[in-house]
Amino acid sequence: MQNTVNPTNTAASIKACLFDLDGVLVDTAVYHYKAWKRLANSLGFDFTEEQNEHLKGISRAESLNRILAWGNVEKSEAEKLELATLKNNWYVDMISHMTPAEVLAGTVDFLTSVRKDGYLVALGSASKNSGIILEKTNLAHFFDAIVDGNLVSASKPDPEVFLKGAELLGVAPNQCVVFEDAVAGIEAAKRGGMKAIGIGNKNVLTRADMVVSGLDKLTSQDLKRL
Ligand code: B16
Ligand code: MG
Repeated sequence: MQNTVNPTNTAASIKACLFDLDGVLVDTAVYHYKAWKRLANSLGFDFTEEQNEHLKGISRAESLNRILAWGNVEKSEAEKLELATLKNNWYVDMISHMTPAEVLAGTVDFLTSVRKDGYLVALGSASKNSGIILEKTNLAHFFDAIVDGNLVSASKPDPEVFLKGAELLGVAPNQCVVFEDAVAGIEAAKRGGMKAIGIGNKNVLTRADMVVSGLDKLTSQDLKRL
């Protein structure tokens, strides 16, 4: 059964910021795309950048299922595990060379200002590689709690990843705001009874409470308007 929280007090003030990783703080989607494309090519087919958009925020196993379906390729569960591991090895090779220069515009300033203003900060990512990304980009020290694909069993749009973040921070879901670039992630925040700020296109992230093109367009003062 999927988790869903009914907000009891929608006017609660925001105490915590929960950040998705890929597409919000850093752009690792480009590395996911390169590694998945290499895997698809090795199986004799290709997929477009537009199709890749549908993999954002989706777990590794589910991404592989979607890609195999696009190529009309059937594999056993054991073969899928091997393919996912192969892709992950190529991906980890690439992200091992990431540097702080790859952090998205406005990220460091925004994280610094929300911390200065007393908000708690957590990560809520589907990735099982968040540790290495945060370390290479020098972002790890901003977080009071880190919840990623290694700690959750249900992927977005299930709210588990964000509910666990709220629990670790010791705040109620309706005191949290989630920053997300994926439709599935906004949906997860809403099902968790949280506010959601979409990073991207407002015609795509229609369920978000506010949408901006990036963290460089926000200050911690904007959180008071939620
Ligand atoms: P991994 P996010 C997600 O990160 C990516 O958007 C998605 O493309 C990827 O499949 C997923 O992490 C799992 O990543 O293979 O590293 O465990 O947006 O939730 O931070
Ligand atoms: Mg994302």
